[in-house]
Amino acid sequence: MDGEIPACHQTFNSDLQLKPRGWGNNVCSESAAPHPNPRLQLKSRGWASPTTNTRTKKQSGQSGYTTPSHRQAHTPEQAYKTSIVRTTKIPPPMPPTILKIGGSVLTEKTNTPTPKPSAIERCAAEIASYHPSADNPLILIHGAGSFGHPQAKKHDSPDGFTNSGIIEIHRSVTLLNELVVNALIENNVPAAPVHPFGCTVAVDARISEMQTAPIALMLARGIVPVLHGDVVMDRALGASIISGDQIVPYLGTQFGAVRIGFGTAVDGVIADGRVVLEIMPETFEAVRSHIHGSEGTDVTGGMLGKVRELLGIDIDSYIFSAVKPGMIAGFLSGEEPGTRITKTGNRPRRRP
Ligand code: IP8
Repeated sequence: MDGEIPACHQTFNSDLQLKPRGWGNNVCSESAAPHPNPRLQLKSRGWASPTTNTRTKKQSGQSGYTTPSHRQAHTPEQAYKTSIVRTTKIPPPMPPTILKIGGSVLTEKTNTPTPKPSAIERCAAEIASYHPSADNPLILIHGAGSFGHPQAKKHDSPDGFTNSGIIEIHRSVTLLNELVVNALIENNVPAAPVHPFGCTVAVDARISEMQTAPIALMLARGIVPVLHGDVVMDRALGASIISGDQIVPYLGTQFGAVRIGFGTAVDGVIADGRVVLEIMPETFEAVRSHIHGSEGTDVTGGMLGKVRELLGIDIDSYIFSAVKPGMIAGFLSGEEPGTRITKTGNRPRRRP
């Protein structure tokens, strides 16, 4: 067993498999000595022993449940693929609406994490007015604001993030996420946190994999997954910052979103003092030099970054003010506020 890596430490890419080290080492190692307490001996849980599974559909008592595939598979990659194939009988979710609320709407632009409780509460109440459900599915993503950008800047270095930096950034953004989820729950929205750090892998600061099956199942049950910009592990860089602006088009494409809304601190994309009504790939160059970056410590590209992300997908998106009361509720009810980003421009644009 010397030099062999337990299955639960292996990555899906065999070139990049990590040797177990540091804290957590041996926790799931097959070669580790059994825990003195028999109830805590992991061997009995099966996943430590790929050849000993005997549970059947009948024994498990769950309809559609078959032999756990990862215990029959030969490699972690096969295990991953087959675990996706072994789906439950829940139908795929209806195409969702995706709403991102910018960190500058929800937090003060300071160097220490400072929420805006009244803004968080108002946004939650506006989302509640949409009555998200399985028939009306909604994915919410929020920015990091002062809970993420100053921390990311502080820990940025040519050598990448240290482990303590990664953990500090992640823990900080989860605090804001909890405030947002709490506010939604207080407004009777069935919201649940989904932290990208735990379900996403990046390569060179772009999302390469995200475990979206739990999100699909949440949507199919009417639960609102609440994601956020986060630090995530990165195969090339060790770790990198993934903006909510990048998560939006990724999930939009994955789930065939019907509409995307970006609630920001400004009225839309502003060029020469006016809201640009529509941006299409062919008009982007003309407005690009007039688009100004956001103020404060934004490490993820500001307004230009948003427009670039949204131009890459085939879903109509709207960038509008979420600071003005009623705008989020208006977008969710079908209005077309602010700037529309579209690839097709096949519908006449109404001025709000
Ligand atoms: O505010 C940034 O996410 P964003 C995430 O959505 C961090 O751009 C940790 C700075």
